[in-house]
Amino acid sequence: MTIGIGELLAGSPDNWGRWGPDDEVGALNYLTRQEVLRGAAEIRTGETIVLQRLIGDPDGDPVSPSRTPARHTMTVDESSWDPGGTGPAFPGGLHYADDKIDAYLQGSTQYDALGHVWYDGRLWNGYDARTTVGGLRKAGIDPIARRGIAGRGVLLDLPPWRGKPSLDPGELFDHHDLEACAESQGTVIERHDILVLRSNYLSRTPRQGNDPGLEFSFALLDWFQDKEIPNLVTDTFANEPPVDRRSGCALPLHCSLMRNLGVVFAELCDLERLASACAADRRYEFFYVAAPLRVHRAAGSPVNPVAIR
Ligand code: UVW
Repeated sequence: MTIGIGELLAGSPDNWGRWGPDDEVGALNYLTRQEVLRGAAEIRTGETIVLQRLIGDPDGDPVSPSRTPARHTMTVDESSWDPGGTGPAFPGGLHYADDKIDAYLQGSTQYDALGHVWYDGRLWNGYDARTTVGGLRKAGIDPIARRGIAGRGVLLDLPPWRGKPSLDPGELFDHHDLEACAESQGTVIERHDILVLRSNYLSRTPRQGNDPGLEFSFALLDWFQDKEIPNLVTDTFANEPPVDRRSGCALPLHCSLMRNLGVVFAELCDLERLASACAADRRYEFFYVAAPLRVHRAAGSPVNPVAIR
């Protein structure tokens, strides 16, 4: 029998109030200016690698079942000046292109707002879940977008450590595995590091289904809390398996890490080029920089993070 998520997480740690009653960026508070400099100190070659997936990918956007792929429409192009077209006659004869997308804000590489998930009527920092009605008046994406994210990133490349090209559907790992993977890479996970976990799961077909990911446990929460991890970044749909096999609860890490500890999630990143670069010189640390788009009262928004090596 599935128990309620509130019951599962009763007595688990939270950071509500830690950064004041009005906080909306949670564990990003760990990323002080000193932490930004610590991240920047990892730059050796100046190589920049972007981590966003293509929106409107001709091969198909990897959207979860509850969402649809982005639809890109040209509103103006050269055909607008065909006979009978509606292209405006600019002085001097200029033509131009305009376009729009109709897209889920969480439909591709994205940051989740801290108010993206909740239970028992409360979201991050104890805000009332009614503040989400009609748009997130608390813990929306804009406070995160206005702050930006910069710090020391660490890639944990799980498939080669497990001896396979990609993790399997539903494959689980925990913080001991993260430490062991780091050790195999010659990497040390330091306090306040931005954790970037590669599964390469989306190279598999079909591209929807039972994500591999970190398995919920209280020991895992304690590890995140001890390490004061500000940001969890992955290349999967949800940064965790959709349902916890032990409790039957959906997305327990969204509820415990994001809602309770304020750890910020970035999902559906493309980590392939970064993984190749790190493997080539066995250097898995870099300066990580990202700023999701500013969208008023949104629950998340697209982002193109940059790893600078
Ligand atoms: C949900 O769909 C609830 O979460 P996410 O978009 O973070 O996977």
